Amino acid sequence: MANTVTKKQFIEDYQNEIQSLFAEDVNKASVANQYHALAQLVKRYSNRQWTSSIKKYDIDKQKQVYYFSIEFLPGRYLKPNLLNMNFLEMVREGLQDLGLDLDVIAEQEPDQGLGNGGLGRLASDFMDSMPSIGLAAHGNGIRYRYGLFRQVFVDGYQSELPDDWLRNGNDWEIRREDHAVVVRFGGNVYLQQTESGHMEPVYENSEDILAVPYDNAMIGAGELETNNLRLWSAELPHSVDNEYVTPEVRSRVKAICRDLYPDDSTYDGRILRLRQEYFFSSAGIQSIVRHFLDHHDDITELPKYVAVHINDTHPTLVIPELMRILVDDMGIDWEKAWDITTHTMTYTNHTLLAEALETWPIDAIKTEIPRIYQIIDEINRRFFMEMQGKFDDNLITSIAPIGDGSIRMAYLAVIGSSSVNGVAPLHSDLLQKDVLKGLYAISPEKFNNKTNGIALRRYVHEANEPLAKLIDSKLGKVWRDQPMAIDGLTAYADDDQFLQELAKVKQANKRAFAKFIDDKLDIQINTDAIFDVQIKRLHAYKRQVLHLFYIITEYHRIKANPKADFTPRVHIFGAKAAPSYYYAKSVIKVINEVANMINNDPEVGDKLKVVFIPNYSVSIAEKIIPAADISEQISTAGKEASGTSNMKLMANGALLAATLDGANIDIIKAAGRENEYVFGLTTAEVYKYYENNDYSAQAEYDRNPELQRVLNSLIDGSIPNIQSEGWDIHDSMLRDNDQYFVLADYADYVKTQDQISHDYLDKKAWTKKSLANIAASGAFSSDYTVARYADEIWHAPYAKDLQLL
Ligand code: DL6
Repeated sequence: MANTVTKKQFIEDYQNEIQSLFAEDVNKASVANQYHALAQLVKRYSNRQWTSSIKKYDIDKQKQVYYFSIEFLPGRYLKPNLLNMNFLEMVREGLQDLGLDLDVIAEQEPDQGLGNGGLGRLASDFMDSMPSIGLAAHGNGIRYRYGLFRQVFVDGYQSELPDDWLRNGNDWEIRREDHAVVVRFGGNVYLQQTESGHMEPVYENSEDILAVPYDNAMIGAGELETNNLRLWSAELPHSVDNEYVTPEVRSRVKAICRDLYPDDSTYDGRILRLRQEYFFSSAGIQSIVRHFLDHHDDITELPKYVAVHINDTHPTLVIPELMRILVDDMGIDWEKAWDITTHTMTYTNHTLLAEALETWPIDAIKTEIPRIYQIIDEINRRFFMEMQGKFDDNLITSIAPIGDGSIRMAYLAVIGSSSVNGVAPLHSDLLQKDVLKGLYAISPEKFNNKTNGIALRRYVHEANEPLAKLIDSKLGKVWRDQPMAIDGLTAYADDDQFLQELAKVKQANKRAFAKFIDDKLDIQINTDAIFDVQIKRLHAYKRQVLHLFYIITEYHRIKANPKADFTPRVHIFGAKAAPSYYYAKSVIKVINEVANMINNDPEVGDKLKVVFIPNYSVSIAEKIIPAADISEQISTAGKEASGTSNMKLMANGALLAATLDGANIDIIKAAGRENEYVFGLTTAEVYKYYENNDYSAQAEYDRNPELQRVLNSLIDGSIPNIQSEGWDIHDSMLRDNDQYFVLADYADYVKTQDQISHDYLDKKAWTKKSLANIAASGAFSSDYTVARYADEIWHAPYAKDLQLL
């Protein structure tokens, strides 16, 4: 359906919108109200396409995918929506005619930070790509009252404040109370035979909670389709919502959707997380089945028309929940129900960290969701029956859904799904060989790889308009529609004029970013310096400390020889540490104190600066990424499942400083090793250390005087204002034998960084490498990723003719 609003029409509609919402003229309205009115108007424009897509999917009986994720990280919607509707330029000009600035208005929108990092952002990138390729695929998650905390630094320490993103309402959502469902927790449940001989559960004293959906339009690019992101909110059912309800009961219900991350250092916090998981899994499955039965007669056809995707283990309870509905509510026999369920479900694993594989104590599941426990127990019993005799007993016990007093969510997800994928080739390989080895042994046919991708529309077309326009000037707009076409840029690798223009774009982006930093943090940075960027969750395996160690090394060198030539650098960090992750918080404190020391040392001047931007978010990422020269992707090889900031930075012309980990490997292959900076242990070398148990951090320390100076500086008082935090890092290296091989990689990392400092001075050669990265980035568009999921996992059709690789 064509979006045909003219500028004239838009101006009139916008004036009317402000008038009817706020009873004032456009120029008298506050910028906040200008934003609200614009969002409301854009939503109104998009609703027609939304209704039409939903209707069309049902009439055509198009297979629909439901992507269950406990996190979505949309950031802001206004500009991406305008871009996808093809209204960005028109609205910008229309606002200009009214004396307004779209970019100023857009800054009013709160980030929707309903996710923690890569996992949630990937889900949102998929939400952008699915309708853009014409795939009927909807999100299903939780409408958290508070997003991930707002991070502030107090005396260099991370402090967490509530992220009150809903304070002024959410203009994009539609509350649909008429589609609410009831989710049942707790109480007792026993089975009773009905007259027809069917066993039916009887519930006593259960706690019923109303799940109310809030729907959000996911607007596809190119006027293709608009899908739905359904976020559930917990409320008291009307039947019990009366004056006699105690405040404790009310707050128990409210707690389910209050925080993205309940404090999992306490038992109550963990139980709350379990309640969240069941809440959105049950609500989503109930509404899918209800919708399906409105349009189809035969429930055994569910897998033909519906795919339910389990994004990481948090929504795994969709498996027993669908079984419950089929067996208990619809009276289908177990084998048939299991066949329907396993052919409907598919699962993506997103981690290689064994400790990140979720498990729940049996007692917790029994108490909170007793009927679901019975069903998992039956799945477990049948799993044993089916496997015994075919496989070794020890193997079966080690991979059963229930074991060691716990429900093992990843194992249940694999057993209850028809497909299991990792998110980069190395990750998928290690799942098979190591993390999920036993399950791979019994069902190898389920395992496959789907390398992650990113929404180039957000991270290049919208966040880096100058670059996008420069690419248009050479390739036309085809690359926006068919991302692989961006490799046409390789034809300009020796075009001096083009390289100069590309360098100019980067320089302008760096200036814009420097201004942002000056305004926000009052730090002045040198735009001729290398902008060296590490933006990701703060975690030991991601090794922000390795980057920190290089910064301290540079500082020591400058202090030892202030007159020596030095390629200036600005080190830029964005990262949040989980509130109860003590070590990660120590790392933040030390980086902040090193930044203070360096940034205020006149002898250093603008040779070296360290900027840790507080409250890293999607919209801050959009400001940093276009300005980056170096993309730090320095996790221990074999630990990062994929990474996605590596792809975003590459697409904006940053060069990798990277280990051979996750999707770095694929980026290096695509852009050419000569255009990246690769260092460090390989996965095979890391595994060899594990096997031989012969890694010695002390030996690494002993053989490298420069490294000794760095580690000593953490504890000898030379970094002002740190105490136990320096020791935390020092101990993790030497006392605890450096679990993530930071010291083993230090020397090679420093050498590589020195090479970067050297190479950056040759502007032309550098820009050529940057171009090679941009030109190779098309393959990492999430349009291709979701198309592959659709073809090979969901077996769902999509309209767009994407030239798949
Ligand atoms: O697949 C998206 C994203 C990957 O790019 C990251 O490499 C991976 O760490 C992240 N996984 C998670 C899940 N839990 N843990 N740890 O956030 O997924």
